[in-house]
Amino acid sequence: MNAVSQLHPDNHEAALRAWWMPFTHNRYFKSAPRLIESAKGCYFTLADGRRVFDCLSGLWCSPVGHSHPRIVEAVKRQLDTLDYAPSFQMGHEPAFRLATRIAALANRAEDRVFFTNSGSEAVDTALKIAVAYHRVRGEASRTRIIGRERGYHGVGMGGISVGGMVSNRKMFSSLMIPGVDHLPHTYNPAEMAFSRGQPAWGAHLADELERLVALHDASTIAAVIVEPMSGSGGVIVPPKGYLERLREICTKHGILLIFDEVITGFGRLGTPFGADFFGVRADLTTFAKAVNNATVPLGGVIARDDLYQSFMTGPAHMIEFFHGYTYSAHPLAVAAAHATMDVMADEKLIARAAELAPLLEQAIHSLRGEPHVIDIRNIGLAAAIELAPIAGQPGLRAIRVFEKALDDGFMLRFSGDVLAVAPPFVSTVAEVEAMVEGIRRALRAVPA
Ligand code: PXG
Repeated sequence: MNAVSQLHPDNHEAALRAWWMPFTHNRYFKSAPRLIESAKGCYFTLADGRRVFDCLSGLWCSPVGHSHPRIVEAVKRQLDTLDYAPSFQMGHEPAFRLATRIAALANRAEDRVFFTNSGSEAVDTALKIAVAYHRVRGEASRTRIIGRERGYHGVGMGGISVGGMVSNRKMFSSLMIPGVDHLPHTYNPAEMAFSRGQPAWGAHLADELERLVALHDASTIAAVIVEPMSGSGGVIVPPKGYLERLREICTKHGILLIFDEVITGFGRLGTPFGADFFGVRADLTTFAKAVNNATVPLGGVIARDDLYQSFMTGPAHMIEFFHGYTYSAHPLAVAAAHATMDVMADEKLIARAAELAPLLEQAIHSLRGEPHVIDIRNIGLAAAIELAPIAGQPGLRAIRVFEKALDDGFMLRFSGDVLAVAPPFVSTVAEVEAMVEGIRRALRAVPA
């Protein structure tokens, strides 16, 4: 009996009908459902009993492995003590302590942390802080936000407006926030295909920001938002010198720089944040995902202290920033984050990611020359393989490779014709190598 018939023995279709699944080909999925039953460490167990290696750490979010006993224990304990606490006009101590810890990990001990429940909410929060900051300082004309083509900043109205993925935008143009412009993306296969780490070409693309400033005038621009490394875009790695240049131009014109570190925060590049890896500081930093190993939804924004301070005017009994969520700093999410940060520190997992990174680079680039492969990119413990699309059927090649790999015990991530991997930090060398060999077999098994 397969998993669906277990769910609803008489009628598969009815069993799967109601859930309108996110970012999923619903009809294709429901015709051949792939159900997950449980997870432990680096492996998922599917409903038919097969164990598969988690090549993307969930959706980039579970780097310390699933159901880590210390995280499970911490959440259970929290549930017995305080299941929920309102965060409007009340607070619980672990949330304050977590904010302090996150700021310290980001090497920004003076700065402030605002909690949300997802990356999308973190992005919208950062955009609101940026625009409101200029207003409270008397520069209310600074409302424009500059995003980037191919960027992904979640699915809130703000996030899709500054994001640069056409499929996520085209249906919703009337819902987008006004006054947004975009930098060009930095991906140019003719110049950078098969680069290892940061491409040497492309720093000059940051100068496009000067062009946008000349067009709109700095006095209308609140912030620039970019992912230090575009994860969902298919591991698009910033060219050497590019982020430094963006930083310089923002500083020169009084524009805030927002790093969306929902993927790069908490160790993915082998450093606490992407900002540490690239040596470039942001004014606002979003995070989510790995902050608590995705055990309970949690996200947030780190804001430069003087941004926070600029809101602290007026009578002390007044709310300074009209924004927040029922579940901001949910006790279970906070408990999971403390335990995750404990595990990362005690098991030195960020250093472990840094150690595995060159091995992943070496292994993944050995796929050059395999069928369908037109580019391979990597940075930190993340990599992507770009496949030649099947003529007239974009996306289908990657689905085929994904299915072959899954049958062989490896759960990859695909988006369009790009395969992405970001293995858990707790993977062994042998597991990373086996993953790459699994991809090789899948590539060879898919017809030309
Ligand atoms: N910003 C960035 C940079 C992200 O990568 C979000 C915001 C939104 O986060 P939430 O928590 O609202 O989903 C993300 C999310 C993929 C993949 O396969 C990436 C994301 C989500 C799901 C899949 O690359 N990134």
